[in-house]
Amino acid sequence: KPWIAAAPDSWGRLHRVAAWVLLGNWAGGSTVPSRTLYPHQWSWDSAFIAIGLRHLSPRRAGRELETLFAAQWADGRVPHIVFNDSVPADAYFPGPDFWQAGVPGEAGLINTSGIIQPPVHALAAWEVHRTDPNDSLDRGFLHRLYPRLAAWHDYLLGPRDLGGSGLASIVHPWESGMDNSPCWDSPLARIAPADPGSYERRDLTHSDAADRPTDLDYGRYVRLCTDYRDHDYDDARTEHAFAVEDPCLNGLLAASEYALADIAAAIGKDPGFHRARAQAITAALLERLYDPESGLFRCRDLRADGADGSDALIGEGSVAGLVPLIVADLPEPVVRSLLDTLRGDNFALGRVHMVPSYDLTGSAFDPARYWRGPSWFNVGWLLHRGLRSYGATLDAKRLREDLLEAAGRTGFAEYVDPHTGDGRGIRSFSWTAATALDLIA
Ligand code: 9WN
Repeated sequence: KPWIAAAPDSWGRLHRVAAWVLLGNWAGGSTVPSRTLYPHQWSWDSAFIAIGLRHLSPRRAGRELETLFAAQWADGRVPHIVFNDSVPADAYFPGPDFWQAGVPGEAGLINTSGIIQPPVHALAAWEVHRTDPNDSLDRGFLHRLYPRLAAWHDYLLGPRDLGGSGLASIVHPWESGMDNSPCWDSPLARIAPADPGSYERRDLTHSDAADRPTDLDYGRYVRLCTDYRDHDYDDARTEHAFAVEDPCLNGLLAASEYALADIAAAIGKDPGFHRARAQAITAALLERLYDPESGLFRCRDLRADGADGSDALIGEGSVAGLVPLIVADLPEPVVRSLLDTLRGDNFALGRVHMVPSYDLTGSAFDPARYWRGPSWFNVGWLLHRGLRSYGATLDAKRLREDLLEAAGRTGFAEYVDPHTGDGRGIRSFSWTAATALDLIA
């Protein structure tokens, strides 16, 4: 029996509470994902947050992105965390003492991590601009951000094109934003975990251990960060024992590159370069990662030792492989297959709560543990956008109601059990509130 979201009359109350959550998480120049578990600024969170915040204040949404880009490194990378110095250094692990990284800011050093997250930023900047284009142009928002966004994409397609394929690679599971996805199990199995006595997890103070990555995962996360840090985060000098081409990150890169073309045109620059680059990323995505047999994109492990010594597509089916639905101009048979996969037994669109992060029939499926099954709101928002853009109006409408109903009922949970709809992780989570605001608007 299909699961049907409660029919809404109006989302007025939800809008008010979502606004209250989001404004309550404002930290002065940007928004924390959560006051307890994540008390700093996170890169892709800020992009989703800006997309929602623009409905309350386009200027503040612009500030959110500009605060993040003030911490951009000279090589173009946008760090996945920008640390808030007014929060105790041991509030989150790994904190600034661990990363030993940063950039000079107007008021002194800005402490950051050294790894990245998916590039949703140009997409977000374009949406923020579109909310009040005249004010945005008057204030020079896009003029200031455009070169920074372009440098960010240059970094991803330059030093991070580790496979020489025209796609960006991630060098740490945290860089995917889907930290403990079963897709990372096989590439991580080759990594020797760091000594558990050398660090102390902080996340378990605020969240249930059964909902979070395991200690073994953390040992490997720490090892990969330490190796990168010991090589000054220099991609050319680091061995990168973990190197994967991820369809979610690259799908977002293609969509953001299209947004960058729109941004360029809006400020009187030639959009042609960005359009061509977006098309090239899309072509590489299709050629390198699309698996027609299973009707979804897969992750490619650049360090896999296949029989012929080559890299390999990872067998696990993750929702990351459906996110490319947000990319414009995909070939029609690919769109049809992606929709079939989304509606079929593996992701069961319309029959479970939201969209699970991992194949419901997969051997590693766990309805509670983070990115190994639970449904997440940012991913639901992306798929809703993809469904709408490809004319799957009814699916999009149902998914929207489902996301809004779950956000309200769970108190803006971080993620949701796809079978029961129970909220998991922390509550008052910023991107859950932000994506709800955008879906209501
Ligand atoms: C590590 C902040 C971030 C999200 C990620 C999510 C989680 C961090 C953690 O929280 O990751 O970056 O400590 O688990 O997986 O997607 O950006 O909300």
